[in-house]
Amino acid sequence: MTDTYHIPAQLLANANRVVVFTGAGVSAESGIPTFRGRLSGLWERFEPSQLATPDAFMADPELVWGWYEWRRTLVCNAKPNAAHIAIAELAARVPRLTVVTQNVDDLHERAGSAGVLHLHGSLNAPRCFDCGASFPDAAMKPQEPDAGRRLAPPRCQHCSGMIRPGVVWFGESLPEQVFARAFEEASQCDLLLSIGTSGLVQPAAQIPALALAAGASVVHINPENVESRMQNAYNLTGAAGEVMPELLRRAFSGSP
Ligand code: BJW
Ligand code: ZN
Repeated sequence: MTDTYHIPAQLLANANRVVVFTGAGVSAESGIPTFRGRLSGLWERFEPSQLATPDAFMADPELVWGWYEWRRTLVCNAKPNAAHIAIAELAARVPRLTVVTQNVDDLHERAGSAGVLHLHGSLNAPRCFDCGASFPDAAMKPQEPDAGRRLAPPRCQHCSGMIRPGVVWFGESLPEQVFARAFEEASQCDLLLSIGTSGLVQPAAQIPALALAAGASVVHINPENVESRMQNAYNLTGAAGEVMPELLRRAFSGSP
């Protein structure tokens, strides 16, 4: 039987510049639902066009704010899992590591990762829909545990506009500098680990392909096999919380 870890572990042990690119699957074992997935995907139960666009917020701000406060409650009550922890530990094992995430939770940071690039914003950075001012009580504990409950968004102290979640909705641009840095790191790395993403949402989905095109190796870590016919692309099939600690063990066992 071939050892599927052999090549990815060697690549990791020898890499100078590593990018870890994560999606919702990395937080699944912390109890945070993914978006696309027949059993527990958010988009199976909720309609994205009614919740994750600027028009949806304008049409029904209470529905949208209540839904995001429910999701913020889930994240507040969750803990980083073994994958987040392994990724944070990796920073001490490789010369340069950049974590690029599509996730709006803070579980990478709570596991100890620094300088995480959040392509799709953060649940903890609400801002005014009208003037863009950030909302100072962003770190307060959410008080809305119920998925279906409407909740009036707070008002901006500068212009009385409505406060909106600090995430990137469909049709919105990604934060320009974050996006530029993520693309730069991906185009200059030796190895990119793509963990727990369906690779369906643009432009973030271009990041693994960009790394491959620039000559890096890419390892997909996902319970579903990720289709890739490119040379230098590998699959480690399994849950991130199991695969990541094992990958680190294989890559660095014996090193100090
Ligand atoms: C595990 C696991 C375990 C499970 N271990 N793994 C056609 C071409 C190009 C672009 C477009 C297009 N049509 C429309 C667009 C634009 C659109 C887009 O890409 N749409 C596609 C759906 C087609 N993109 C945009 O609108 C973006 N902006 C943009 O393009 O700006 C330019 C523009 C401006 C003006 C007009 C038009 C364009 C913005 C995209 C913002 C995405 N926002 C969301 C919501 C964020 C806020 C929130 O959290 O509510 O971001 S959508 C949602 O998807 C969220 C995620 O970050 C993103 C990606 O999902 P992810 O992370 O991959 O999760 P899943 O659920 O899809 O996959 C989970 C994976 O984990 C699965 O593979 C599982 O198998 C795996 N897994 N358990 C490891 N234990
Ligand atoms: Zn304002």
